[in-house]
Amino acid sequence: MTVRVLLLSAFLVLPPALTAETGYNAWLRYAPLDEAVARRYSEVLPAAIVTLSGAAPIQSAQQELIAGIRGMLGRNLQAVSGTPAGSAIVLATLTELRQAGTPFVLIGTLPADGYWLKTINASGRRYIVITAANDRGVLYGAFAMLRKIALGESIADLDEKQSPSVPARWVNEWNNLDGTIERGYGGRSIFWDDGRSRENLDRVRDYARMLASLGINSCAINNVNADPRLLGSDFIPHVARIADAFRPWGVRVALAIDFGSPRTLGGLDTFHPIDPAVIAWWKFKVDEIYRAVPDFGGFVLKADSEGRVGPSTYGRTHADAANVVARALKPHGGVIFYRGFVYDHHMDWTNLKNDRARAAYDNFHELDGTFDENVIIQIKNGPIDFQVREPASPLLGALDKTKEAIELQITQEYLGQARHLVYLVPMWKETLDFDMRVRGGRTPVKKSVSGFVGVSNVGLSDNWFGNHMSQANLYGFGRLAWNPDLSARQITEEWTRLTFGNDSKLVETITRIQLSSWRTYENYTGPLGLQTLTDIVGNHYGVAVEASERNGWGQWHRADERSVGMDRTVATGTGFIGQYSSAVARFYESMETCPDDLILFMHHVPYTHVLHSGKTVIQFIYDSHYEGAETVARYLREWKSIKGRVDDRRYREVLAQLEYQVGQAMVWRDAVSNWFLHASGIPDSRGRVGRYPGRIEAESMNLSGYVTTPVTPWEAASSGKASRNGALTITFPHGKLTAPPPLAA
Ligand code: GCV
Repeated sequence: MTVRVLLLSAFLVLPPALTAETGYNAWLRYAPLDEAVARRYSEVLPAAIVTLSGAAPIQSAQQELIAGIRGMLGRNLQAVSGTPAGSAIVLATLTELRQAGTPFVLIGTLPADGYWLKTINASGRRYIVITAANDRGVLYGAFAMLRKIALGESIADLDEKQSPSVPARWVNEWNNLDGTIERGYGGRSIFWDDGRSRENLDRVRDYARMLASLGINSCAINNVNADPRLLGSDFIPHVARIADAFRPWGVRVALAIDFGSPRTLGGLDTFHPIDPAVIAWWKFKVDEIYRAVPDFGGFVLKADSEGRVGPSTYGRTHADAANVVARALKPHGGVIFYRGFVYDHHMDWTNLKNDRARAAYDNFHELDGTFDENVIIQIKNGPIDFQVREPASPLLGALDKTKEAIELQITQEYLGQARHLVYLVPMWKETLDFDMRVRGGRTPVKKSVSGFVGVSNVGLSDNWFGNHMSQANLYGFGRLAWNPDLSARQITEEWTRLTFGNDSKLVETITRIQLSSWRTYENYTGPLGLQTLTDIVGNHYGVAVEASERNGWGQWHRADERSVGMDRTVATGTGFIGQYSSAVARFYESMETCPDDLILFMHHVPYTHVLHSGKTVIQFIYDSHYEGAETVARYLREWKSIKGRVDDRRYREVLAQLEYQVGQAMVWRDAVSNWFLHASGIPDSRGRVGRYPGRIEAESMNLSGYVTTPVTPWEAASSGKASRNGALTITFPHGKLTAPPPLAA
């Protein structure tokens, strides 16, 4: 045997988890299974895979099964079309099966997009039938089958029906036509570049495949802060190209629109929603889109919010605005998601009765019953804006005669962006399971919604998000949209095993880190319902406790020298709590029952207020920050303990991300704790805050060439000062450090 052959066989027997991976295939890696496991599956899988139609999603299903089974089991299925001559995997809709006749006729019904996996034994042949009411459902069934194999579940005698919890499972991509992404952390847009659709849409196809694997059936491909140019006749062919790339994966394209378009784009002198010319313009525009994209999904509209125009320009209601567009979409079966994220960002902060949290309910509740049936109100999970912790939005469940969708943010805008590991499924579960106690019974949020919308914002980075672990948030969103009853643990274990492999220590470690990471992040960035204490008027990333105050944006925590928190009670505060059903309102109104996690979201209390945990508010703030930072340091150790069980590239990349997060968590810890020490004057009972033995402040070193400057916000640097500008030598009490000059010096 030559050296080259020896090397080749060594490579072939390497455990799959150790080959370098970019993360591009996310949870669709189809890595080879353990030989014994693979053998068991091979014994029950027929050798042929049959389709009964040429429908593109069913063809995709066939290709996906062939690739997946080849990858996991090393078997090459034979692709066949038409009625099978022998044992086979059969991919067909229920109608096609009926047409094929005995033994394929299955008696039963399925809702759109649901699937049925069924083993049929007849005349000594074995068929694994993957069927559904529509083509897309067959594709979802194929992905479910592959997931079963990857997770080691039995496929020996199948009879499993599954259908999605809601018909609308959408993602929104806040992509701008120039290729940038608002609040996107995984690189530039996969859709747009330089004012047009990207030449190469391979990434779009691969993204659609990922979405399909989760049952996501529509994707709005541009920023909700929408560019009106997108509806231009010269632009629609670009949208159609993207729709073509999505179609084989059953994903419909959708667009975010600007409500002023009849004027800015259409040349009318108005965008008044009941003006006949405006009504006609929307109809003309929508008809034009459907001519180019017959399976177009619909629109998302952000109106009267954060500077976007809306019906208020003409003193009209949100229902007027939604309905004019809805009526244009209706003949084509399209829907409009009208965003409930409407608020005034110029509120008078000195008025203690003002409250941004009230806005969604105040703006929409009274309009219930006035929206057309193809309007869905898209409501963020919390009443503010994707903060680290918020209660469920009171608008969820408050619309009895109007469809509503929950909007969840997959991109981690206020949650560490791509740089902190923060897994959001436990947070989303809390909202989805929260019982709004409306309509006289148990009404968890998940039962009130007829749509799920995830703000995903994937980009061109190899792993789509700029952080391997963030992929779990898209996975979790899709799985919850399909079935919100799945537990966070089940989703996490599934994702980990599909993404990193079945090694039990690895699965246990990654699952443990992911499941606790939201609480950890909350501990060091905004506990007790303070919300994320970040620069709310800037990039929403670093620590800036004061940034929330003294401006019109309404993300106030109202911390002063004695007390902290927003009084949202009915008795003395903004009355926000009164927007909930009486049972929920009673629970939040009383400090006896209000959970510690939300106490400062609902109440303004002295720093010395004693929580249910027995700690004072101020001590809790100190302790949680230390605990959060310590837990991130533990994540790093835990990650190191699985070295060799994860492929080298992803191991190193997550390691680097965690190392960075350890440092950032300390910066947050010290900044927030010091800020509250400064504000309250109450020392940390454990003597940590403001005392850092062994720490040498840069500005107290003997620096040559550096200039000491104050930092804003002051709490973001120890002692409120930093040293900058290019000196090379630092002399400090224990020695000397020589550093290269900064690049920008
Ligand atoms: C797309 C927050 C974000 C904005 C975003 C807005 C929204 O305010 O910071 O970037 O705009 O929410 O959801 O419309």
